[in-house]
Amino acid sequence: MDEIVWARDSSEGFILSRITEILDDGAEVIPLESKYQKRTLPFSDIFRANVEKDRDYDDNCEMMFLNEASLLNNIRTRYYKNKIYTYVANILIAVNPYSEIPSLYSPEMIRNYKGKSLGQLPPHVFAIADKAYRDMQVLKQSQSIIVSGESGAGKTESTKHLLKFLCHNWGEESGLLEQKILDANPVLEAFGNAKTTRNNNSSRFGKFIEVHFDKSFKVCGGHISHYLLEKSRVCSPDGDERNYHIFYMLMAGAPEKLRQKLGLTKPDDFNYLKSACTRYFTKPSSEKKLSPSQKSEDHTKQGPLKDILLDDVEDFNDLDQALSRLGLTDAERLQIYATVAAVLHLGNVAFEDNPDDSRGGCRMIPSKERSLITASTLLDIDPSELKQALVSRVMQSSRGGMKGTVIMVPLKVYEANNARDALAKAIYSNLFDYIVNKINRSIPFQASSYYIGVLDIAGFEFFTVNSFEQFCINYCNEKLQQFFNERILKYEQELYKKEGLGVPEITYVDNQGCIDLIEAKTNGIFTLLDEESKLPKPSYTHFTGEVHKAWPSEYRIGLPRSSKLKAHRSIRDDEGFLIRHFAGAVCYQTKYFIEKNNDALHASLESIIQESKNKLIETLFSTSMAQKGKLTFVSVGSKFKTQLGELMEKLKSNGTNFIRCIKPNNKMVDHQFDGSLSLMQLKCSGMISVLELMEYGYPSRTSFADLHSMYKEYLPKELKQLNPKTFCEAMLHSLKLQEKDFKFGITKVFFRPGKFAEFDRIMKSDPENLKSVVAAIKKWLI
Ligand code: AD9
Ligand code: MG
Repeated sequence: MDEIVWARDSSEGFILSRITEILDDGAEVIPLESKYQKRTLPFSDIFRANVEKDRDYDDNCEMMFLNEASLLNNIRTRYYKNKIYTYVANILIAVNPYSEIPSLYSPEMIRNYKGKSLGQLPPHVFAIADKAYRDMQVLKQSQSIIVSGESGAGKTESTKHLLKFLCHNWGEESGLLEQKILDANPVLEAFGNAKTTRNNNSSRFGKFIEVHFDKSFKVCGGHISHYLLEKSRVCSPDGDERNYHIFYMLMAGAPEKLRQKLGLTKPDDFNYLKSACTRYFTKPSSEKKLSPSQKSEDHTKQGPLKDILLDDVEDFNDLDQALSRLGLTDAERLQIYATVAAVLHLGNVAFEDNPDDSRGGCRMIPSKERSLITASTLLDIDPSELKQALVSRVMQSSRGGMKGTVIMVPLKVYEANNARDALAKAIYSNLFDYIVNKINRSIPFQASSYYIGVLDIAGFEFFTVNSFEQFCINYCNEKLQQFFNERILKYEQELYKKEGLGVPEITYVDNQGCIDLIEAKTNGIFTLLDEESKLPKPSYTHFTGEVHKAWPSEYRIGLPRSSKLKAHRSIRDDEGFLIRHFAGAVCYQTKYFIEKNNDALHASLESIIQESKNKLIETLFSTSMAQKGKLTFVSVGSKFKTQLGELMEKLKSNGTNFIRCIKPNNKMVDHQFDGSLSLMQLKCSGMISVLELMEYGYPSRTSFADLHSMYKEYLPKELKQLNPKTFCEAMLHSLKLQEKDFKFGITKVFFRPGKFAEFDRIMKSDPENLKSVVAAIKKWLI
């Protein structure tokens, strides 16, 4: 009794408390701070606490009690001391400080961390980059660094620091190539990042950036793979969010002459940019002038427009120069900007019911002619053909056996809107592909021996409404989680082997079942979705029904919570299915799954855009799209599944390093640690399951020297002189700890969960105990 423990708390995560009564299935605890209420909790919500107040540990594994509460507390304690990085074994946890920590990423820091083993210096993202580099050299194996975390947790910033370290001049002469690899980032951010409610500079795509090295381990090139660009944002950013930065940068930052040429005025004149936060059309720079606190403010509240405009001018110039350094000519850059502008003008084309059409078709609103013409001019296509293709679609009639007769089917207003948006999205996403391709061609490599790949991809997501995008990203996270478990387990086992522990294999609960549910060939959700899409009249309710039918007894899939209440269920708009992921259950609304899974443009639009005489547009819609043009369905899910498969193959054949980013609060401010929010992320990133996994092994580990110095002061003189290993052996054998509770390694002693603390208590709690231990040690030594 009276033991100090961590007790679960819904807002803090855990609070220090005292046990007052042990019950059958839990205990009554009184929090140490009087502002909290006394509570009764099950044992699963009570964890043993490391009592040294305010002490923090570079590596969580050094802690006496390794549990979710002590992990959270260590991270919190360190965060308030501006120590944003912490290890759990060799996984790096990075908490977003939302403020610049002086000289944390200075060139001197880079130099300091070069060539140092993990643990020699305080935890740092540079230490991980250096470990990857050294492992590549020593093990002669390519490496991956997997950076994960939720939106705004700091993945992209960490990635930039990793790349800066990796491209930091390993050779003598300053590298143009290294500069090019670094130049890729502002370009990718301009076209693929946007302001969202969660992050002012949110990446709306995933990426795997490979830095290639030659046989003397100098940078010799790079390659970027990208995943799942959020296309829907191009046409409909959410109320409080913005479209991609490039639109605003171009409008505010491009030279007057260029803007005139492209017909760009101000964001409010364009439907795709009209939303609450576009009045001030700045890109919230993540790396320049704005102080972090300014950055985190709502931009609608920010100071004079003029200052912000200046920032956009600078951003545009930076982008233009980066593109130029990447080898894009003046003409090529102009074509890119013209294409971006064309998307905006296209978005202004609007439709109304056509009173002259008896079949309920629509026509373009006459006042929108200007926008249509500008868009067509910029795309170099015929405006009247474009208009025709937007308000009708060509279909092959098969009536009366007359297959092949072409008929024009007029479109309804909403269908024409969809066709316009589909075209805008196709142009933009093909442009993004083209730009990534251009970057890749400017950093080619011939004689690459190895590479270090950095993966910056969104973590597990669950919102109020979850759609196809969340489904894809959570599928990806299931795969990465499985890989993470396998690797961590492997690392643990290798360490046990290296230390000669002779521990039997550890096993754990696998999430393969959840992965099968999504990707299985015959009845996986992706397959069912593709099958539905190929039906003459696909419907999401039918698809949803098929999913439930295909997995009748799988506990990982269920009905959404809302529909469980209904005795006679029919699938409503807000319905779909619930999946029990490793990080928690998520309800997916399937309403737009079919549309979002289809990348095909309708045939008439496809052929018009392919006839463009503009060189860039021609390229954008050439090879891959030419094939697509013949199809009515191109599966986004299947493409992602394949891409992810390729990525997993790479990850599996490489050495791996993990960085888990944590967002300490939702307000995007510094020095504020929301315990329950952070705990949730630790859970979603699989860190809590790492601890569980370690539970089966020997999670507490201390070097002989540390253990010796920890108890030196309690020992008589003659024992103080002992060699640390002998001392540890003598001490542990003298205590009545069971053999299975600890193991001697070559440099460390390993404990089963909680056993270290037990032994610590015996040593320190009662002088009588200590006396008998000392006596036993002496006896054992003779
Ligand atoms: V998203 O999934 O792309 O929406 P990320 O990439 O995880 O997200 P990002 O790296 O963009 O988040 O970080 C968000 C913001 O936090 C940055 O714009 C910075 O203002 C801030 N940040 C992140 N990491 C650091 C850091 N190490 N030091 C200072 C940081 N500020
Ligand atoms: Mg990002």
